[in-house]
Amino acid sequence: TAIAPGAVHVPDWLGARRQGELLAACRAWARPPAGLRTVRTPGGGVMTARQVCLGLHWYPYGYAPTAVDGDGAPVKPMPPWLAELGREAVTAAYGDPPESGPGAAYDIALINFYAGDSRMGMHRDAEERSTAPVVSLSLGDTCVFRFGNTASRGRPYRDVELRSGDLFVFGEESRLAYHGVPKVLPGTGPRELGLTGRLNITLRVGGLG
Ligand code: MD5
Ligand code: FE
Repeated sequence: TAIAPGAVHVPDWLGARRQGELLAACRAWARPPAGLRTVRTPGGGVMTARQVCLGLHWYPYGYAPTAVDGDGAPVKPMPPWLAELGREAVTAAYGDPPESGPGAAYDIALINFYAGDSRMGMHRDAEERSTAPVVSLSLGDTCVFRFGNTASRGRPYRDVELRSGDLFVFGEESRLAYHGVPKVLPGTGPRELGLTGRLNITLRVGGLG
């Protein structure tokens, strides 16, 4: 379903088996070194969603090869299977037009863990140098995802529910749109997944050399 030009929502793209595999991988990545951390913003704020990174470490507002605002350890590598999943996701969302070349590889993953009361304020993802689409995968509890515009944090925006297994791809005119997560709906995830809260995995092309 196209939400805006370049913004495509594919509900239930990951089957139950791939959701379980991805969750198990996230649990391993969350362990130290360079594991799950609390992100503090320069203004003295604290992000309520906790985060772990692969490939490059995101910190407000840049990328580094080590967990600069965590334990300082080298960030875990981006596994080739996850880069391949990113490519597969873009094809699923946009189709495979014959003129589309191979494009750069997905080399960064940011994994955000939302507890029941976590939120994410309206922001843009502008630290990547590549214009490649961002791939978003959701696991666990349903959230309200707010998809805005490129001019400001305010209206117009659209609220869309993202559920466990959903794919959302943000490219083209939507790549730099403001967006956020105003709420998570506790207890709405699939029981058999065994996750309390919500995980969001974003796959990105850094273009950062
Ligand atoms: C989330 N994560 O649900 C969202 C999903 C983040 C973040 O926002 O920065 O980790 S990714 C949403 C996204 C990414 C890039 C562009 C746009 C949305 N967009 O243009 O709306 O935890
Ligand atoms: Fe974002």
